[in-house]
Amino acid sequence: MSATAISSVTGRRVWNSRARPTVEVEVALAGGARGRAIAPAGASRGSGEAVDLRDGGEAFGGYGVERAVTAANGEIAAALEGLDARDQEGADRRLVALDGTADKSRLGGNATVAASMAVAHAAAAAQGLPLWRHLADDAEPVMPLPEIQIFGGGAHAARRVDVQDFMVIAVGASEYAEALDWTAEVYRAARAIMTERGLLAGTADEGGHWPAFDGNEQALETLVEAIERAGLEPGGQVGISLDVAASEFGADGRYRLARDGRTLDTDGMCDLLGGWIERFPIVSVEDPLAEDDFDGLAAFTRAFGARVQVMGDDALVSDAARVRQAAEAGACNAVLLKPNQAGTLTECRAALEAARAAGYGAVVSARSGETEDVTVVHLALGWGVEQLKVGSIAHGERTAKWNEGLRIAEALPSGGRLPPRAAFPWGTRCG
Ligand code: 2PG
Ligand code: MG
Repeated sequence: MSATAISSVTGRRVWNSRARPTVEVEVALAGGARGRAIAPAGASRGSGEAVDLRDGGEAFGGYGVERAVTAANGEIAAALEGLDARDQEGADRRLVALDGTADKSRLGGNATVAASMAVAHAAAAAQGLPLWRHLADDAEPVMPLPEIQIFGGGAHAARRVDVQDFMVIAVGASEYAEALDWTAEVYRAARAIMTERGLLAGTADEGGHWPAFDGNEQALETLVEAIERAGLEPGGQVGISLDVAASEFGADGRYRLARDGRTLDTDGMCDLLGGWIERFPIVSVEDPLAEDDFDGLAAFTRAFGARVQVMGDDALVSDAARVRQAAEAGACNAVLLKPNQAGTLTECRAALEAARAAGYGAVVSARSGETEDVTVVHLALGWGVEQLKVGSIAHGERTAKWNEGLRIAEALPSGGRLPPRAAFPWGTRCG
């Protein structure tokens, strides 16, 4: 048996940042190397995502994962043992075939993604390499540009505002560490402003401030103010990025903005967001329209795609076929990549390749339910993806990832240098 042959696969139940159970898988190789990974979990999920296997019933609100852990220890272990861990595609093919469903619902996407990522970690460990290096081809990667949440809303803050993520992107930073420094100052300034005005209602699921705003525009105004109070230039140095997560409040071409007290059709949503793009230094908009509104996404992209990044999350669910479909329709110009939406690393990577073939941008993303697992940081580096989204710059499950980036940057020939600004044409419009 070669040193990189998988000798055992162990599943166990661990906890995530929402106090819910999740699946960890540990893979051991014949030569003694080990790798482990933990499945994240989304709250605002696209209907086309791989499905987590949950136990249902009373305990933990039905979020138990005993069945998924059993699958990892039983069927998944039997299917992977003996395989060479360096053959990621082979391992993932087995997981897909073993599950046999289109949405991983038999074994659970939580079990398959943890197993898939653990195989990659074990292969890297066997070669004495950090995961990003094991995944990278010969190209020397540069650090990804961080996209960081300041206010949480939508499904992550009991719908206190309709828009789910109010984020910033430090488009003017030249170093990864500098982008984090600037964002931390914006986060602190936002907190101070909200405290002064009695608008701070706690912390949302991803570590951003839980706002008591009257509406979405107050969030945008406060964010611009926070950037200014931090001594930074809105647009030129720090741009605004929104995850509208419109599938959460819209379907069949109707969008109910509870906070703003109105219902809009697709054109109305495009006009509303277009107005915000005019008035505020917005550089990126994710899921501006619902996952069932491909025509709307295409119309929005035609209208604003030259000025802002139009990111598909719920509509594209890290799925290569959907990315190709979107490209044909002219919907979106970038894809969000979440490994657990696909269920295996190989399938998620295929979505990235489809995005590249279509000339789309890409962002590797964590989920709102997270753990100390830092795999996504390594994926961004290893796959050469130039942006990373992991929530806010607070809470250990978020800082674990930003901090892993700081460590990786020390090892890169390019240090912490970010991609040139020209790599983000949408990031230059306000500067
Ligand atoms: C998203 C993510 C992260 P969730 O919608 O992009 O913000 O949220 O993991 O709940 O889908
Ligand atoms: Mg999203």
